Amino acid sequence: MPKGPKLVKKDWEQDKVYLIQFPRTGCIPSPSPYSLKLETWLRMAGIEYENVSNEFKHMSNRGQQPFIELNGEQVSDTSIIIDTLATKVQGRELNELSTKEKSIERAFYALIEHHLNWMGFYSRSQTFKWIGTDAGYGKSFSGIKAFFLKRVVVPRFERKLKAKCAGQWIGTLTNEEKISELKKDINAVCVLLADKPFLFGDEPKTVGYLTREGHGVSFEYWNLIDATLFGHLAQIFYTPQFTGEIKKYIETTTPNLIAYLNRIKERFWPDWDEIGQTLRMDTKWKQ
Ligand SMILES: N[C@@H](CCC(=O)N[C@@H](CS)C(=O)NCC(=O)O)C(=O)O
Repeated sequence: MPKGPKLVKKDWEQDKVYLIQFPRTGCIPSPSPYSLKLETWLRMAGIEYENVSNEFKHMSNRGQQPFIELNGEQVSDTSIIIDTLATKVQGRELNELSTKEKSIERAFYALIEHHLNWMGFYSRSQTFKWIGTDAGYGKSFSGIKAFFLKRVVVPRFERKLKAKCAGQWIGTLTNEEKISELKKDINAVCVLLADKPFLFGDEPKTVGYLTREGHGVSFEYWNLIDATLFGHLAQIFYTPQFTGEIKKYIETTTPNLIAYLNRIKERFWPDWDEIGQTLRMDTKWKQ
């Protein structure tokens, strides 16, 4: 049998989801849009999970975080994790999207995760200093470790992200063009949301059915769009960006997106502030 990746959680329990991710930060539960997306989705989908810190060193076999461990196996990449876990919520009341809605959802998924996300990466490539302050990991490190974080880790990370962005379309744009592209993305999600509580209606749709009989096109796709938007938009709104223009634009032009962030925070992240203060990974979010 081929050997799987080394498990972080050695003493695992059957059917328990272990979410391995970066430790908490002060201004947002995770500085990773993907971790925030996945944890939000787990909460929306009502799946019990236990957070495990990756201690800045445990990465998936793709070289990334977050990832999960389930029944002694590692599953990585948030969209694949969600596909895998979605089967766990079968039998619950499911919200079904129409075929057309599913295709729109797919397009917005790509817009958020493969276009808008680059603005976040670009911002952090320019300045990721906040991660060394109390808004980030400042409270977790002192002395030589804090010095190392600020003087070595942060600049190294900025350089890595700069190289990543340079190899993408975003690397060819002027700052003005970048901001203009981001505004177009923000406008698009603002219009899709309109005055609805969630992107496709009154509830965050977390799961869809597999195939609709009688339709020419069948989607084998689990809806994860609200968690995806929240994970990425929260990074742009709650963490420092390379220009204050972005936050100002959201505040003045798309107040429905701010209400949306607040709605998701209130309902699925009642422990948001507690996390920021204590940096604990085991806070309770449900009574
Ligand atoms: N497509 C992946 C993306 C995950 C990802 O890019 N994670 C980043 C953190 S936000 C990472 O682990 N990067 C590793 C590195 O840069 O060393 C997913 O959805 O899980």
